[in-house]
Amino acid sequence: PNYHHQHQSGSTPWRNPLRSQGLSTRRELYERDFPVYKQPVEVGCFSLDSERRFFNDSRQMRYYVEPDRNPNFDLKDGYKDRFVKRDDGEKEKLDNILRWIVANRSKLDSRETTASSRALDVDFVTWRGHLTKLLTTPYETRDSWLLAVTRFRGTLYISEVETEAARRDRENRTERNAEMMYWGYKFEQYTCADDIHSLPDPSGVVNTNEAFCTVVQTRLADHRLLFSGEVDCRDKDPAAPAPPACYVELKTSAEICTPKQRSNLHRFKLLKWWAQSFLPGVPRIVAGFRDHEGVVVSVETFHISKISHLIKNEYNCWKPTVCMNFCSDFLSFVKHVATEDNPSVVYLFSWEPHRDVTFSIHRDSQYSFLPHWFIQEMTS
Ligand code: 0WD
Ligand code: CA
Repeated sequence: PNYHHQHQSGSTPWRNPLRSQGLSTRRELYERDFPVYKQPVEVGCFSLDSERRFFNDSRQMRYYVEPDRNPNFDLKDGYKDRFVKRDDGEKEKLDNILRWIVANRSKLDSRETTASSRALDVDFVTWRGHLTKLLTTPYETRDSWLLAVTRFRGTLYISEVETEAARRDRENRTERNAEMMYWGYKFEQYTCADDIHSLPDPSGVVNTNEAFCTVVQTRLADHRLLFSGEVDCRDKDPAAPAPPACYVELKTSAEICTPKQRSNLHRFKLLKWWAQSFLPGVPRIVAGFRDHEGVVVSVETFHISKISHLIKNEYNCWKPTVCMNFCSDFLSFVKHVATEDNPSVVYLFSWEPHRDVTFSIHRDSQYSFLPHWFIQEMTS
C-alpha cells in the first residue's frame, strides 16, 4: 500500500504522530492491473419528492425520450419564473441513505448477529458522489476534499464535509453560474417523461428537491460497498435490461467547435462522467451540447464501456486503472486508520491537490454525522 510513516522530527514532539502518516496520490503509484470491481447490483431505490420528503419507492423515476439530434432546446426558459431550487446550504449528510437502510434492514442483515458483531454485511456505506471524488483524485488539480469517516458496528460510513473554499464558491456564485447550474436540470425536463406513455413537459416547473436514487451493492478488491446515487432516468422500453443497466445519465456541456475542445472534453470532462456512471453500472450518458446562449444544438450518446478506448489516443490522458486502484488503496487506508468502533468518533480525511491524504481524529465534535435515530435503530 502507498502509505508511509515519516519519522517525527524531535522539535515537535507534541504533534499527533498520526498526522504524519499519509497516503500518496501520485498517479505512477497506481498504474497496476485493474482491480476486481464486481458488477454493481441494485438492492433498492428511494425517491425524494418536491418537498424533499423521503419515500422508500421509485415514484420519482423518469423515462428517457430520445431527442432530435439537433433539438434547439432553450435551457434558459423558466429560470426566472418556473424554478424551485433546493437549499444546498442544508446539509443532509448520509441521512437519506440511512433512512433507506433502516427501512430495508432485513435485506442487509448480517448472518452473524451477536450484539458486538457487524449489523450490516458491508464494509462501507457512502454516496456515489463521494466515491467519484476519490476516483478522480489522482488527476484533480483544483478542488480539495474532506471526508468524515465513522466506524459503527463494523461498517465504515463516509460522509463529505464541505471545505471552506467550496462554501465560499457556493455563497459567492455569480448570477451567470447560478443560471448555468439550472441548464442541466432544464435539459432533463426536455428529455424525461413521468411515465412510459407520456412525453416530456417543458412547460412545467423545474424543482431540484425531486430525486430518484438507486442503492447498489458491489465489491472493489476486498472492500464490500453499499452506496446510493441519483439517477436521471431509465430506458422506457419495458423489455430493457434490469437496473442499473437500463439507466441513462444526462449531461450538458459547451458546444464543441475545435479539435482542441474535443480533446479537452476527453481529457477532463469524460474522466468525471466516466467515474460517476461506471461506479453504479450506468451504461450510457446522453450529452446535450449547448451554445453560449444556453441552446442545445446537438446531442450525443457516450457508452461507458467505450470511453476508455475513446481517450487512448489523447496525450497525457487519465487511466481508469489509476482511478480504481487509488480508490481501493484509500479504502484500505481508511480501514487501517479508523479502528475505534464508536458512532461519536470521526476520522477526518483531508486532501489538497499536490499533497498526500492526511487525517485527524475528533470525538463528540461538530463532525459527528450518524443521527441518534439511526444509532438507536441499529443497536436494537
Ligand atoms: O449535501 C451534499 N454535500 C451532497 C448532497 C453531496 C452529494 C450529494 N448530495 C445529495 C444530492 O442532493 C442528491 O440527493 O445526494 C444525492 C446525489 O448523490 P450522488 O448521486 O452521490 O451525487 P453526484 O454523483 O455528485 O450527483 C448526481 C446528481 C447530479 O447530477 P450531475 O449530472 O450534475 O452530476 O445529483 C444532483 C445533480 O443532478 N446533485 C445535486 N443536486 C442538488 N444539490 C447536488 C446538490 N448538492 N449534488 C448532486
Ligand atoms: Ca445528470
